[in-house]
Order: sequence, then C-alpha cells, then structure tokens
Amino acid sequence: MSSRENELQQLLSDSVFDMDEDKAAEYSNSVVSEGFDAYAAIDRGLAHGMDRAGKLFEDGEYFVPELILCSDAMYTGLDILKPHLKQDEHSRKFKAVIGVIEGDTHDIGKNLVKIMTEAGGLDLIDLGRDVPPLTFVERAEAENAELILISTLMTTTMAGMEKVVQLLDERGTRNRFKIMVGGGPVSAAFAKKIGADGYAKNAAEAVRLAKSLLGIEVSE
Ligand code: B12
Repeated sequence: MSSRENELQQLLSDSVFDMDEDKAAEYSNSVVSEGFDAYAAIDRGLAHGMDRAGKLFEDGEYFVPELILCSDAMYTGLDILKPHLKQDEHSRKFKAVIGVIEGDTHDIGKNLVKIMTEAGGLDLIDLGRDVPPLTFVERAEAENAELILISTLMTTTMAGMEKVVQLLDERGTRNRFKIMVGGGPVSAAFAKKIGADGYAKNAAEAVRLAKSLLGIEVSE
C-alpha cells in the first residue's frame, strides 16, 4: 500500500474521531479522486475512527453528543465512498437478513457490516434495530435467505440471539440458514454456545466469514 493511501486512511480515522464532517468529506473525496480502494478506506479509516471514539466513551472522555457527531462524520464519508466500493460479482447474489436484536438500538456496527457484505456480493435485507427474534426468523424464511446476521452491543440483549436459533429449531427450519453473530460483547465461544455458525469481530472479517459459510470463493 502506498504511503499516501496510508496517510488518507489515518486522516479519515482522525476526522471521525475529531467529529469533523468537512474533513471526512474532503479525505473521502481524495480517496476517490486519487484512485484508492474505498473498502480499505472504510475499514482502516472511517470504521477505525469510530472504534477509537467508542473506546474514549468507555473511558468517560467522550459522551453521547460527541459520539453522535463522530457517527455523523462517519456517515458523511460512507455516503461518498459507498458508490465506489468494488462489487464482488457472483453468478447469483446470496440473500441475507441483518438486524440488531430486540432491546438494542446500537446500529453503527450493523450498518458497517451491511455495507461491506453488500460490497462482497450479498443481497442484504436490513431489518433495522430493536428487532424481535421472531421477526428475524419470519423474514429469513419468507425471503428465502441463506444467511442471518445478528448484531448486539449490549450484554443484556445477547439472549435474544439464542432465541433466534431456538425458534428456528422449533420450526424445523434451522438447517435452511447459516447464522452469524457479532458486536461488542459477543465472542466465538458465545456463538458456539448458542448454536450459531460463526462470529466475526469486525466488518472485514464478517465478509470473509459470510463467504466461507456460503461456499463463495474468497478472492484476494
Ligand atoms: C456509539 C454508542 C452509543 C450510541 C449509539 C448510536 C447508534 N445509532 O448506534 C448512543 C450514544 C445512542 C448509545 C446509547 C446507549 N448505549 Co451505547 N455505546 C456506544 C459505544 C461507545 C460505541 C458503539 C459503536 O458504535 N462502536 C463502533 C462500531 C463501528 O463498532 P461495533 O458496533 O462494535 O461494530 C463492529 C463489530 O462489533 C462488528 N459487528 C457488529 N455487529 C455485527 C454483527 C455481525 C453478524 C458480525 C459478524 C459482526 C458485527 O463489526 C462492526 C464493524 O467493524 C459503545 C462502547 C463500545 N466501545 O463499543 C457503547 C455501549 C455499547 N453502550 C452502552 C449502553 C449501556 C448504552 C445505553 C443503554 C445508555 C448508556 N448508558 O450509554 C444506550 C442504549 C440504548 C439501547 N437500548 O440501545 C454499553 C453497553 C453495556 C452492556 N450492557 O453491555 C456500552 C458497551 C458502553 C459502556 N461500556 O457502558 N450508545
């Protein structure tokens, strides 16, 4: 990777972290006009900055207003970079449903996973946030999806993920889907415990895992 590309990624990360929408727009436009990879700019720039902001929130240095401004800067950059994501074309698009489980309204991570997996060639149906377990199940069945992606950032709502797996078991439809879980308190061990098929710690890994679960060749 060129040092200029590296520099732009760092500047993007800083612009989100510094709540600077104008700079996020300026550097995202530079990524596009200088021909650098939009996917890497999101992953190592915008998402990276949001992650840093999240850590300061936990340390008590950033509060809710700061986080909202950080995410505004992130979304400004995303709007510019998204149309330039290289689409990974497959003979057919794999359908997936994605959402944040009931009781939880944190959706920044879910939105990133959605954008990146779409670029990875999946057809995503976004159920939004605060989604009841039964809605995941009914929509996945009705849409004939192959993959279910469930996000949560809170320990108090993790049980809802297990409920999705249980409902599918009860309805005899579990084997129609691969299930991926993710978000702050989620781990590979938790995924295994509730009978999900996999866990990924960030959006870039989520794309690789989704492809491997669906048997799509990973081109890199
Ligand atoms: C931003 C934020 C908010 C924003 C949310 C804005 C929004 N629209 O999303 C606001 C300010 C509104 C908010 C509100 C609240 N928050 Co808050 N919030 C955060 C914070 C700081 C960052 C989360 C974030 O966006 N990170 C950046 C993104 C990019 O990362 P991410 O979400 O982890 O996603 C990545 C991966 O996890 C993964 N991933 C995510 N989903 C999925 C799904 C799949 C399938 C896969 C494979 C991967 C994957 O890929 C993503 C991209 O790389 C976290 C702390 C933290 N550091 O995580 C607290 C945190 C999650 N919040 C917390 C709490 C308690 C709340 C509130 C209840 C009130 C409060 N006291 O602050 C309310 C929530 C109300 C509710 N019921 O939902 C707690 C949760 C504690 C717990 N019980 O576990 C945390 C951990 C902070 C803390 N230490 O107290 N919050």
